[in-house]
Amino acid sequence: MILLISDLHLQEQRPDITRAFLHFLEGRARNADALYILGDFFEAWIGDDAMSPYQAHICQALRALSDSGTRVFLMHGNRDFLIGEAFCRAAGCTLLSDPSVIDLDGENVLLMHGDLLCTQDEHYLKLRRVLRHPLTLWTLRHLPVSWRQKLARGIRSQSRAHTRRKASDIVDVTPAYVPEVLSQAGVTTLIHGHTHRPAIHKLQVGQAPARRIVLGDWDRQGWVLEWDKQGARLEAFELT
Ligand code: LP5
Repeated sequence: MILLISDLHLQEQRPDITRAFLHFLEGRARNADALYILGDFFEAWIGDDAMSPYQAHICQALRALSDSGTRVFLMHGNRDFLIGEAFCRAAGCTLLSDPSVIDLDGENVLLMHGDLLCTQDEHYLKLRRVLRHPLTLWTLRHLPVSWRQKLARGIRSQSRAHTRRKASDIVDVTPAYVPEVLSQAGVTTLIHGHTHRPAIHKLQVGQAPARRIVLGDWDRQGWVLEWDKQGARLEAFELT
């Protein structure tokens, strides 16, 4: 059995989400062959060298899961794209590129964080191109931690102000783009997060039936996609 989650936005200020995640790692995730985390695992990540004691604790908890035999895969989100190899080594997880096609129990499936599917959000995509440029990444990683903290706060506050003004369809996936992406990848299932709009959408790619599974964020409740030979089940649960 394989579990997929996304958009936990882990942060010290949300002990309820943290508790639920640690409980998930010690319980349900132990019975899984693999756990996939599709981005925005942390609320913000400014570099592996700036890990807080809280983040180090989460890292150790992931390590305990991978040491127990569950393989852990992590994809960057727009909040934690600075997670690097040092974190992954310490946590015992494998960094997946976005997009990735993986074999889930015999079916090839496309995994994405989801931000690249929001093609109408042009301002964000411009910002993304700048932030993800190798030169920017190198520069950001070499800035003093206090500068990075300040920069992250600045981008966050600008983003909050911009997002409030954006129409709901702009910050969602562009539906017409999805068949194209599936067709290019040669698969009929796409799984992503980012939009915080959990659902299973049915669509067509040419003549073939296809589906887009959107993972939910962990805020008022938690969300997990359980995948096995019987199929895919998207479930919500209480953050107790
Ligand atoms: O995150 P979310 O879901 O609220 O909004 C996203 C898009 N915004 C972002 C930005 C993040 O929220 C900021 C994360 C900061 C921490 C991470 C790393 C820090 C690296 C730098 C430090 C080392 O991703 C938002 C989308 C939305 O998803 C829906 O898809 O719309 O995008 C925006 O709102 C972007 C605006 O449209 C354009 C903003 C221009 C910002 C200019 C930066 C100025 C910097 C000032 C610095 C002092």
